[in-house]
Amino acid sequence: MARAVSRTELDPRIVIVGCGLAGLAAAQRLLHHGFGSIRLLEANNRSGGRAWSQGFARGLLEIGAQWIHGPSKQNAVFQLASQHDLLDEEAMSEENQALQIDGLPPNVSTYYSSSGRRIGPEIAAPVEKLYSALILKSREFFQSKTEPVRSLGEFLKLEIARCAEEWKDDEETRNLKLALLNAEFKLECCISGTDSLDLIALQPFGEYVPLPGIDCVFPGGFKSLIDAMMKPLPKDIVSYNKPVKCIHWNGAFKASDAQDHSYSILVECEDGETIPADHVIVTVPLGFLKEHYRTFIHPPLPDSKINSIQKLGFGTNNKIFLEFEEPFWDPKCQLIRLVWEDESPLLSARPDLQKEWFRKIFGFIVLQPVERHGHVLLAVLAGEEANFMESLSDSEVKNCLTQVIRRFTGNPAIPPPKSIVRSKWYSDRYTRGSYSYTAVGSSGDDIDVIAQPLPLPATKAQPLQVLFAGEATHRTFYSTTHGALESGWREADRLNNHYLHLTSMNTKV
Ligand code: 6YU
Repeated sequence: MARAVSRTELDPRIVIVGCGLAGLAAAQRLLHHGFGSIRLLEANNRSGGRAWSQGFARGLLEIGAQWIHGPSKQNAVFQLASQHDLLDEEAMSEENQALQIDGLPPNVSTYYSSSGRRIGPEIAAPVEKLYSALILKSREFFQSKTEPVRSLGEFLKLEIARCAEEWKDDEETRNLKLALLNAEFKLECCISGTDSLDLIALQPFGEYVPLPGIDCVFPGGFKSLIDAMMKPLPKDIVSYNKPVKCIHWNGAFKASDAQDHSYSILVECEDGETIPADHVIVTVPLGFLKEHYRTFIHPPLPDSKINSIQKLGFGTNNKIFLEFEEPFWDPKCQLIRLVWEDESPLLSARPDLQKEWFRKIFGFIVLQPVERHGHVLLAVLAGEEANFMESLSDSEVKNCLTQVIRRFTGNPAIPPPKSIVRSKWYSDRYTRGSYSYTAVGSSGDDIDVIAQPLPLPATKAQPLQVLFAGEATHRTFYSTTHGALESGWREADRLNNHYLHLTSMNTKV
């Protein structure tokens, strides 16, 4: 009878590529399961990836992820944050957790138009209501076998045209309503991280599951969560400034300190170091994979995976933080919305990128509370315009936004902001955008295909050599931090189950 093989004896070498939430979650869970030989390789000089808090004005700001979307029991980030006592009382309240907002932003906006007037709630509120109803309707196709058109944009435009036929308003009000709806499209582009709603596939749009709870932030920034996750990890488990160049798999590689064992993986770093391993968990963003899949993994990825990587969408959502000496906005205002009166979702004209990139900004979020942040506004924009904005200088962006603010408020005396900080996610060579979405031609199945480990089933090779985690591998929570966290846990559990199975097989023989 064969002797039982213990976990410690097997102790596989595991490399995790990327130290964002998915990588950290995988490491944390593997250690919890008793795996001892783990190494995290991170291209940048910090942990957290797209969860990145920086000091600015009086406090911290989030260059990447900002809110816990749907902070309630089913949200893994919320759960972890609660365990570490990182959230304030309001976020922790049962009432907050119970509110179902279907992923839509809370309705607390002040609307300004491009002719410098305020748009009152008598016009804005019914438009918001109509738009919310249309978004909920568009999620329903997920359950049905048919879709009337391919993209979310096309569907919304058809519905808007149909509704507009029934409006009894005068020409001016009608145009203003369409302009308001166009502003909603820009916000939706930011939520989904896409250039245009015409790029989002209609049927899988309902695949993403919004969780209950009013979105909340970390008083100490996402940094507080990353720090809490880093703290129990063994010292030196993460190698920073260590970009991986290529993952060689399905080989028989030797390590200088373990000549009697062959490793199926060899991780080749940009600096020339090679690291043999039994398993590698890849958590690099989809944007990086899209650009480098040909050379990043060798032998090359199977066609099914390449197709899914190409089909799934990955777009840019960028942030511009502006600090003001004094607020020009009402102290109660949470969101300043910008409505360009000459725009409509029913018109296909696209503004000139270079001259009018700023038209894509959906509005300014007021960072609150003021005691924590100072007087800071956050402008958000997505898509090609967000990519273009990265090519401009800080002063160009600052001057441009000062003009926009003066124009929309009708107050030419508003002083320019005293400082500015921006994200540049598209130029970030290890991210190449912000987050994933189900693009036209893709579906939730593509997310599952990307998540499949290599080798694919039905081959005789050593199983689970290359595993994939990261937000773009989570079918229902893609594009979020909780999706990233769960995906890291999922792959750690997959490895653990594999070894549990192996040890139980050995015990039975
Ligand atoms: C959320 C939010 N949020 C705003 C903005 C951004 C994102 N998200 P990581 O990239 O973190 O880690 C990978 C690491 O790999 C990284 O450190 C790299 O340096 C490293 N790497 C790469 N290549 C390497 C190599 N070769 N070698 C070694 N290392 C390498 N999420 O929950 N709340 O408010 C926002 C937001 C501007 C950019 C966000 C938000 C997304 C999250 O930030 C993101 O999913 C996770 O942090 C990713 O973690 P990871 O570990 O996978 O990768 C209906 C419907 C629609 C669906 N959408 C709903 C809306 C939800 C999205 N909303 C987002 C909004 C904001 C504002």
